[in-house]
Amino acid sequence: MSGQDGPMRAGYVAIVGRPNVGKSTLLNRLVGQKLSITSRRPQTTRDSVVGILTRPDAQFVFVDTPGVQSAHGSRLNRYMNRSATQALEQVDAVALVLEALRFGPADRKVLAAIPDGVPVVAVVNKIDRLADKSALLPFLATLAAAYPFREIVPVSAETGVQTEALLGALRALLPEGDLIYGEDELTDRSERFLAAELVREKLFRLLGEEVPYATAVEIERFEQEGELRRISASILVERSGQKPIVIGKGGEKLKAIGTQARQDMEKLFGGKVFLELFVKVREGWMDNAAILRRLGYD
Ligand SMILES: Nc1nc2c(ncn2[C@@H]2O[C@H](COP(=O)(O)OP(=O)(O)OP(=O)(O)O)[C@@H](O)[C@H]2O)c(=O)[nH]1
Ligand SMILES: [Mg+2]
Repeated sequence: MSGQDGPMRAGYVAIVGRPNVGKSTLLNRLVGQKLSITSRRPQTTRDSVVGILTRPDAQFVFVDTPGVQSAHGSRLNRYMNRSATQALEQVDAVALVLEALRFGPADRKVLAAIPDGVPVVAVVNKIDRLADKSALLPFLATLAAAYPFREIVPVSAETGVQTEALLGALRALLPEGDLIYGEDELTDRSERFLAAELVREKLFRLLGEEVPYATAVEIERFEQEGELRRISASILVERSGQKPIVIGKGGEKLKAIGTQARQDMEKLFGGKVFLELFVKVREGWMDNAAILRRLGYD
């Protein structure tokens, strides 16, 4: 298959960067679906997620990754870093996401982890937040001097400004070749994984400071009857004191988490969802090899 703009190209693009720069927002924007969860808090993404965009002249297989961080706390944290580093193996190009006007040691560290020879495009995100756009030019010059980026593309993942230009820059780095995935495929992840992630997103969005980091979501049951999906999930917390926080006064918090997660699932899966949530205390789950394996963090 070949489009008007030259030969068919297909390949893998890892989306990397320090926590909270907008990697997952960018993935969702590029593929036009909410596949990867996002929140105001750093370290929302724990596991890599593939999002596929197929155009007449190119297939982009994007791999969203957890934000690389230097504080190695738990076994879970080590998994997150490993998952980001592994995504860099055997990719055709890397999109290094930065925040406009910020390029510091944490960003340099991510850059240093990219294997030699892999072309890197710097994605300068969140330009919609810049009150003074003239500050961008010297910043782009600083970046160009710091590393031989193949391209530097300012974008807003939130509004979509300049994301077509980014796709153009990335397409040029993909090898010529046939589709890697089917034309209508969107992700390599199961609905089960996506459902657990959507619940986790609501925990990150609706709960206070430390609590989201103490939670994980385990799908207990996932059954499909025609267009209806029946899903039961457990929210794991670290300490018994966190359970009432997740449940909230009169169960209000858990209800909001469930409602919002269900609405997102219905949109993504294109069918009705019946969602049941439980909260369980699992002390030390983020260092427990068996639990981490069940959660897919191994
Ligand atoms: N104003 C603005 N906000 C953005 C943009 N892109 C992302 N954000 C916000 O930045 C925050 C972090 O976005 P994420 O997409 O979760 O960031 P991430 O890099 O995936 O973060 P981790 O998974 O935690 O490493 C969210 O509140 C987003 O809404 C943008 O272009 N403009
Ligand atoms: Mg993310």
